[in-house]
Order: sequence, then structure tokens, then C-alpha cells
Amino acid sequence: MSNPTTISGMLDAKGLKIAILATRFNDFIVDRLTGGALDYLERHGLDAKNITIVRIPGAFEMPLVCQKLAASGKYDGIVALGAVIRGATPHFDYVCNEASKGIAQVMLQYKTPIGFGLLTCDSIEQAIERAGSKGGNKGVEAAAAMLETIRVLKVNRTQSRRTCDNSAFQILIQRLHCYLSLILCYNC
Ligand code: INI
Repeated sequence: MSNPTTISGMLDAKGLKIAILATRFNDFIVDRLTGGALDYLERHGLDAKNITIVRIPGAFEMPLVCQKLAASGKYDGIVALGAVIRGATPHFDYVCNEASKGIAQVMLQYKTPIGFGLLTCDSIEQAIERAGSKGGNKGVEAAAAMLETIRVLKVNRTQSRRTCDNSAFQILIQRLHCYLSLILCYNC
């Protein structure tokens, strides 16, 4: 039985160009997410000179600025970092919905991997937990997801070419086998 083909991305950030989008709203949380993302990317080989940090007002502005960065064609990937914390009004839902929907649209439209590091929390305590304490650091997770996706998409191109080459080679072998069988039969 043959083995399944597995395509997976190496966590190697060497030579990539990355933009980090960080909101000023709730900056005491977002700065920790940004620090986590930077640390992760540099420890995986990314040169600091290939990182651009873009500061924006709040999560609602994320889709537009992501779109501009993706459309520039300058970046292999984007890490989008922010924190929305629920208040007394439905504002939270509008901001979260538009930010997540918009970022997903940009990712598909420009085929640019975007690490989704937008915290959507009911309280400041929940946000602190996810910004480098007991809930981990969502900035690190977003950077890791973006890096793996960039690499998976790059592997995919060469892998599919290799798969085509393999199947063409297999067809050739099958044909040769048929001809050989016919010749041997004829001689019998
Ligand atoms: N923006 C955030 O990033 N986080 C929030 O918690 C938040 N709250 O709660 O209001 C928030 N609002 C601002 C919004 O993103 C826009 O910047 C603003 O509405 C101006 O367009």
C-alpha cells in the first residue's frame, strides 16, 4: 500500500517580508501581542529589516489597511493584531464582525496569508490571559499560523508539479510494460 502524500510547511521565516498590523486601541494588550509575534518571527529566521509594523486606530480599520498592504505585493504575509473588549453596548459585535469578515476577504482576494491575532474578549482579564500569561500569547499563535500558511502555499506549487511528473512517469512505465508484454507474447 502506498503512503499518503503529506504537504506541510516548514517554520522557516528566512528571506520573507512581513507586515505586522497593530491597533492603538487597548495598546497595553496589543503591545504584548506584537512583542510575541516579533520574537517568534525573529527566532524563526526573519531579519528585523524585513518587518514593517503598521499602527492603526482600532480593529474596525484592520480590513482596509490589510487590503492596502496585501495589494502592494510587498509582503509574503501579514500578522493582524488587536484586542476588542466587550462593553455595555453592542459596539463590540459590530467591530468584531466587520474586522474578522474583512480580514478573511482580503486573505482570499489577494491570496496573502494573514495571521488573525484579534482578541475578542468579554473582559480585560480575559485579554491579559491571552497576551502572554496563562492563556499563551495570541500574537505568537497568529505569527506561527501565518508563517506555516506561507510555507504550505509555497510547497504546494512545487509538490503539485512533482505529482504531475510522477503520474506522467507512471503512465510511461505502464505503456512500456504493455508493449513488452505484447512483444513477448507475439514471440511465444
Ligand atoms: N477598537 C478596538 O480595537 N478594540 C475595542 O475594544 C474597541 N471598542 O471597544 O470600541 C474599538 N473600537 C474602535 C473601532 O475599532 C474604531 O477604531 C472606531 O470606531 C473608529 O472607526
